[in-house]
Amino acid sequence: MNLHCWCRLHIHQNPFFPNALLSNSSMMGELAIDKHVKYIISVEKKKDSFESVVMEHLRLNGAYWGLTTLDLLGKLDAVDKEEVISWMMKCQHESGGFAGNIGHDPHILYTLSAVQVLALFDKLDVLDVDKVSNYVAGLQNEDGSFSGDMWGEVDTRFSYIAICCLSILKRLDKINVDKAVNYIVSCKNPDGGFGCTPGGESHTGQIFCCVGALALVGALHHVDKDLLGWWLCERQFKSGGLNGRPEKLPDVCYSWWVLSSSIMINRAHWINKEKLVKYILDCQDTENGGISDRPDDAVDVFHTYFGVAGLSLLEYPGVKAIDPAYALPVDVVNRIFLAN
Ligand code: BD7
Ligand code: ZN
Repeated sequence: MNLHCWCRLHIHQNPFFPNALLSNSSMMGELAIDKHVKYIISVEKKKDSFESVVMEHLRLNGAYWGLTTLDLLGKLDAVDKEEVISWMMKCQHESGGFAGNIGHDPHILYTLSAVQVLALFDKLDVLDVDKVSNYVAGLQNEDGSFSGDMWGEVDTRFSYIAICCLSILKRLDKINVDKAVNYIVSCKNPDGGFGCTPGGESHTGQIFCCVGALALVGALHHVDKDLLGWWLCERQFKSGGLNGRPEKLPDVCYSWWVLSSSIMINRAHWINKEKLVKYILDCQDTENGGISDRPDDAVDVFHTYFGVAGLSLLEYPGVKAIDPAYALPVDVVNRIFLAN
């Protein structure tokens, strides 16, 4: 038996962060919290930068990524909450659904972001909850699947979004949950993973959506946890980074999709957490803030959020805990469900 390892695990309370590693920043590098906060705030202000133009139609998703990052880092107060909410409510359509930006078409993708942002701000009361939940519930199809909008594209992404939205709004009774679960289970593959429609290739993003949806409705018994846990931990590279599918390059955002799914099925101990922390920290721009997909690539708000959210799941010091199924800070989820 390796006595050294045994001692370490028993002396330190948190085996992911033995004090010896924490005190030696040259071994690990540190999360540049203040730089990342400045970066997120600056992206919000530079409305005509390259990134903002590319993000134009995803503006509401961008708001969710940026604001959740700030909250996880304890800096949500740095933004004008009323200003964000007033802009966001202008993205709402008569149907009850939200668009990615003012004047665009509503889609279930942006509707979840709007609900999540209002939850972060503890402002769900500005919503006409029945209107929003009727929009979401109206997208369920006869076979239990969900379409993303009125044009009808079907994907397990939309099953997760619908279930997450309605759970936060406490309106799951508006859909047929059994049929929704059966549809997700029909997208399960022999490798233990899930695809976007029946027979679709397993992909970590889709696995997060299916496992997350099943977790939110208490139906995780449909997942083959050992088989899927093995497929997920095989996504890790020597560098510590994770990819989304076999043969693809590692990417910081997969720290979230893989790790959150592994946690929900209780198989996160098969992933090397210290190495993953190091990979995420190696993808920081320590000068100007922000996190990229791979070391030395250009940073963006999306990867900054998923990097910080990954570190949150890894219990990195100074980062608030995030809920792996709701993708919201644990204290926000508790506020929704433990209040009165
Ligand atoms: C994913 C795919 C979609 O077509 C639509 C939505 C999603 C989920 C959504 C999200 O994370 N919400 O919190 N993802 C995105 O909005 C990203 C945005 C993006 C575009 C281009 C570059 C970076 C980010 N989208 C639309 C993606 O396709 C990203 C692209 C990417 C990120 N890193 C490498 N490529 N991929 C992505 O989110 O993959 C995870 C995923 C795939 C399928 C289902 C659910 C999650
Ligand atoms: Zn990525």
